[in-house]
Amino acid sequence: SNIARILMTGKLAGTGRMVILPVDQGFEHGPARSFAPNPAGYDPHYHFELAIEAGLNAYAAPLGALEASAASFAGCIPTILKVNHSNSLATLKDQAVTATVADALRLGCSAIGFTIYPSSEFQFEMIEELRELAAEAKAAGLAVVVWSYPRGPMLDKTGETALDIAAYAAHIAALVGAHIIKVKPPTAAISLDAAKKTYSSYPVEDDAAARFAHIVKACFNGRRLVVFSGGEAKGADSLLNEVRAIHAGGGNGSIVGRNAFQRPKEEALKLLSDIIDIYKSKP
Ligand code: FBP
Repeated sequence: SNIARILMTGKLAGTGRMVILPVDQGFEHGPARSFAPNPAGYDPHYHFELAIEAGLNAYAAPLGALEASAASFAGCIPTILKVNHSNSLATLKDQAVTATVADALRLGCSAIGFTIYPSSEFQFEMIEELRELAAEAKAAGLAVVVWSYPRGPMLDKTGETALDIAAYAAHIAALVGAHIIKVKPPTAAISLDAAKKTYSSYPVEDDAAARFAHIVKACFNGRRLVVFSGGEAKGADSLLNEVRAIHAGGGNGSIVGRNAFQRPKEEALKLLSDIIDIYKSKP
């Protein structure tokens, strides 16, 4: 199956763990914010090369980027076609559907990727769009990867990653039929008053590995794969500590964009290799 194809590719093949390179930040955040730190990243070929050289499991990108490189890299690494997107010129917490399952098949992708924003005023439309695309993708044998990012008027930045809210978002993604669930690393605090009113049930958890384990539980107790994003570029040590906690908590891996492609290539390869070594080690 296509899930097996992702799990059996790269340096983590056969471990049940995975590291994925997602490059849709040009769409979501804009080209200069994404690629000025390492201008090689303006070229979509660069990201294919980085993911392949690093021995990653898959590369995820929007339609135009995959189309620009498909002829050169077809079959070299599993690809995930991201089929919806937001952009930073918008104020609404919504995403436009930007590609189809037919596009994914035409480009030889292993999966489609779809973002939902639980808590947004548009969340129900997004979930319904996902239902349709996921059914079509599964009928064609493609895997479904869901980016589940709580976001909306009720939540501030702290609320978006608060443990019980992140777990709720991950669980929604599992229930809607995602094979692979992608969330941000959860934080301990549930500091937002508005969020407290609605989500007061789960205690604050100070231990990072326990927080990741809680998310794994919300993904059907490990019956669905869950990966965590890398976030804004940060020091290698802090990213590697986060990866250790994901691994200790039973998470299935990382999906690291900016922390990979915004670094010079050699540095990125070293960091990705260190991440892979952690996932290869005994938790
Ligand atoms: P990073 O590792 O760069 O954080 O990438 C993960 C990701 O989900 C991207 O796929 C996406 O473009 C970005 O984060 C969205 O982040 P946000 O919605 O917080 O702007």
